[in-house]
Amino acid sequence: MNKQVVLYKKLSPALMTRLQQHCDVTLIESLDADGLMKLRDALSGAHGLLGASLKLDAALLDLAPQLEAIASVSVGVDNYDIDYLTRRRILLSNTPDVLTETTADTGFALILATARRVVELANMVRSGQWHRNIGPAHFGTDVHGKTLGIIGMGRIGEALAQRGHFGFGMPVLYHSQSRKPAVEARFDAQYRSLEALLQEADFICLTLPLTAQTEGLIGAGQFALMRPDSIFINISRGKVVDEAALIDALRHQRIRAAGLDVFEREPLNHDSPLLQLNNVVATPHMGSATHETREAMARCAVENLLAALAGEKPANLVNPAAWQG
Ligand code: 8YV
Repeated sequence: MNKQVVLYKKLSPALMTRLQQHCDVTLIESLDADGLMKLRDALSGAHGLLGASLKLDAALLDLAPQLEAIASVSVGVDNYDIDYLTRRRILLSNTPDVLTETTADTGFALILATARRVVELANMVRSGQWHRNIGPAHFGTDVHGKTLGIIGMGRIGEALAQRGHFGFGMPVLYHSQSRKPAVEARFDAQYRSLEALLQEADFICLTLPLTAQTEGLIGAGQFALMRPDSIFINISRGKVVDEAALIDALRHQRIRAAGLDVFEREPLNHDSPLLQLNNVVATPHMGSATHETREAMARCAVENLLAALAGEKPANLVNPAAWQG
């Protein structure tokens, strides 16, 4: 009998065909109340799950007694209880690498858009408010040559450093759990303590995962260390930041501006104070959201899942302790 797979993220026709060649597939079209009910009903017979952007906790997965593997279409795995999955020998895979460059591009899009006030000034033109040559009241700040501070030097952090060093002549500072000699050699990057980086960098970019250790890492004390002309960029996870402290820092001009692709709660409420501030560029968690990259991520997830369900070790196994190969 074919393995039973429940999809909670739609696949392209080509990838759906690939999956259906080997499995019986149930697609949950949306994650609204009705969709979640259908998901819960489908779990009882599921051997595999594939999707993203849904917290799969123990209470939900206890409904899936036959579950063997989860393939996440994401690099972040904060939606999963990894200890629980490992205890149950459920293989969790993710999709690193394929999204690195696109997400780093998003980081630089936010750096440039925030520093040069692109959204604010483009909206001024669109609303018919451009009546004369712009003056100092509309000037932004330079990016080239400024100091780029990266918190979390993984794949995406490294790609951001590459763009800053080679593309914009930026001195690169970084803070991470361990020193990265290869990054230091390649980009002349310098390691700093978190506190020193916050005090020195012109652009402070978060590129680290959400874990028990990083949740709330950047709060009032950390914003107080940043310079008033610094710009804060978050392309990691919203909950790494105390959002109320960020709003307070922006309102009291303790930092110049913020470029944010992730938020404590997503979608961001339309009445969020962040959206009342002109010095905030807010984007809808679009880090990896290009046609090419999302298809590559989905393809990676499908291959991870097929390998796991065939009794092979997935290429991107998040919890190797669950592997009994
Ligand atoms: C999206 C991400 O959440 O990969 C991640 O961890 O945050 C983003 O790429 C994901 O791609 C949703 O499918």
